Amino acid sequence: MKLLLINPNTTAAMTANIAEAARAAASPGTEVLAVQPSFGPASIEGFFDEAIAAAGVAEQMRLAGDRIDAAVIACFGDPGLDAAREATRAPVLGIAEAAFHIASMISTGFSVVTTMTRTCVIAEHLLHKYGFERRCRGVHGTDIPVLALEDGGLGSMAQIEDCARQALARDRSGAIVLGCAGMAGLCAALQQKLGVPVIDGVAAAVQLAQALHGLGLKTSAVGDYAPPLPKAYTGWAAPLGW
Ligand code: 2AL
Repeated sequence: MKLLLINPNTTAAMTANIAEAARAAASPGTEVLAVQPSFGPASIEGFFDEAIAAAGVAEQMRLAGDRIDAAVIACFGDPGLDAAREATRAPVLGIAEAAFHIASMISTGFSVVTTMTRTCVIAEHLLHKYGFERRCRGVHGTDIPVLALEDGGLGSMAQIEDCARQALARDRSGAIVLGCAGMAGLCAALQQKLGVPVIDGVAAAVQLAQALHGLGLKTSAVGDYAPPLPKAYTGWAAPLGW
């Protein structure tokens, strides 16, 4: 199957790291096509970054159309997820959404460990939107900037581990969800150190995308995710119109 992996930020090194994590998680026969928007923020650490990044995700979905079997949006704010689901019939998963689902299947309660404290509210909004507010027991910021994770997160390992240990104790959680695509490379080592399941949303979304494809399921074209209505788009968005 052809899996489109969208890094919603414009840092090419991060796109490459996320692609490596996705390929490591993918089953044989899954081709991972990794892309990033042609415009937008180098990292997504707040609402403004996220608004522009969502348009970048829409751009990449528009370019891909129905030539893919599934897509994954690899930023923990799941920017542009609903828009992407209107733009293609292929199933589209956000990494936060995928991680919340997986974590809730293997624990009664989980904690999220993320980057900047200011991004915690974005994860909290998603937990409410997806209905996971009763399963998540806390969202914790480390104040590590997203691009500081570009070495695979190795330089930040001790800080993330410390935050996760405190979260597990304070929240009485049974699992940790990593709150940034840039943390994917830390997942296995952290799980070993912490002794609880650690969920990387990139791997979770790749596996769930494969499952949906294997089940022959597509996004419903009826109702809320119907294709966009034809109309003119203007300015820089003109090529994105339907
Ligand atoms: C992210 C992420 O996954 N990519 C990015 O640019 N920002 N998430 C976050 N919590 O900071």
